Amino acid sequence: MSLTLSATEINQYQKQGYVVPGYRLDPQILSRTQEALEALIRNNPGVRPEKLVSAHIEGPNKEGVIGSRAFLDLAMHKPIVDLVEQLIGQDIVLWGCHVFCKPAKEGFETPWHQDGHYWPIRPLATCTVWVALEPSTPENGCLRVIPGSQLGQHLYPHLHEDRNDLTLNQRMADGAFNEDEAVDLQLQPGQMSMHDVYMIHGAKANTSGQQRTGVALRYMPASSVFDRSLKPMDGQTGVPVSFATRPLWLLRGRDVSGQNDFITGHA
Ligand SMILES: O=C(O)CCC(=O)C(=O)O
Repeated sequence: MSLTLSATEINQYQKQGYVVPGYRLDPQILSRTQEALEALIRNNPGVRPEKLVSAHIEGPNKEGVIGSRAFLDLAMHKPIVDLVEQLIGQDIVLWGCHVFCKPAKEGFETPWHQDGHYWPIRPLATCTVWVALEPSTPENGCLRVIPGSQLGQHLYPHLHEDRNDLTLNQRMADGAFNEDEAVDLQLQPGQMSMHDVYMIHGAKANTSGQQRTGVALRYMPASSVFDRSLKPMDGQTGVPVSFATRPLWLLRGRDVSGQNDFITGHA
C-alpha cells in the first residue's frame, strides 16, 4: 500500500482542500486504536462521545477527558506523519487530537464550519488527518466537505447556536457556500481523509444503527505559532478546551517560528 501521496493527490489537496490517500492503517494498529476507543468511552461516562477532546493525553487532561497513549501513538505513526509532511512540509507540530464518536441512532450533527474559526494558530495553518475507526457512510454521518472552499483562505461568519444536540455550537451563516456541492467522504475502517484548516465541512446526525468514529489528528507547520494567549470563540463552541495548557509535540524538523512552547502541558 502506498505511503506516499501521488502528485494527483497532492494537487487535489491544494486545489480542493482535501484528499483521501491510498494509504490505510495496518490491522494491528487499527484494532489497538479501536480497543482504545472502547476504553476511552468507558473511562469518560460524563463526556459526550462526540466531544472527546485531547484524547491523546494520557490520564486526566485539563479539558475534562481521561485520554489514552494509543491516540498519541496513532498521531505519531510514521506513515501518517509521512503523509502530512508531503502537504505541510518537514517541520511538523502535533497540537491536537479530537475523537468524534457518533453513537448509533443518536449521534450529534456537526454543523457546517471552518476549523480556523476557533483555533489559536497564527498564521492560521493546519492539516487534519481524520482516521475512520468504523465504516463512515452517508447513513451514519460521514464527514462532508465543500471542495475548493479553502481557496483564498477566507474565514466566513459563523453563528452561535445554543443547542445541546450538536458536536459544535458554531454554524456557518447561510450564503457563504452552496450545500449542493458537498462531497461525502465515505471511508472504511483504517482509511483516512486529510483536510485544510480553511475547508468548509460538517457531518449529518447519525440516525443509523452503526456507530461512526473519526479520530481527528491536528498538525501545523512549525512556521506557525500556537498562541496560548488567544481564546477565539472562548466558551462558545460547546467543547471545553484549554489552549493555555495544551501540550505540543515537535514531531519533525525544527520550530521555524522560534515561538512555540513545547514545555507547557507535559508532565
Ligand atoms: O467528525 C465530525 O463529525 C467532525 C470532524 C471535524 O469537524 C474535524 O475534524 O474538523
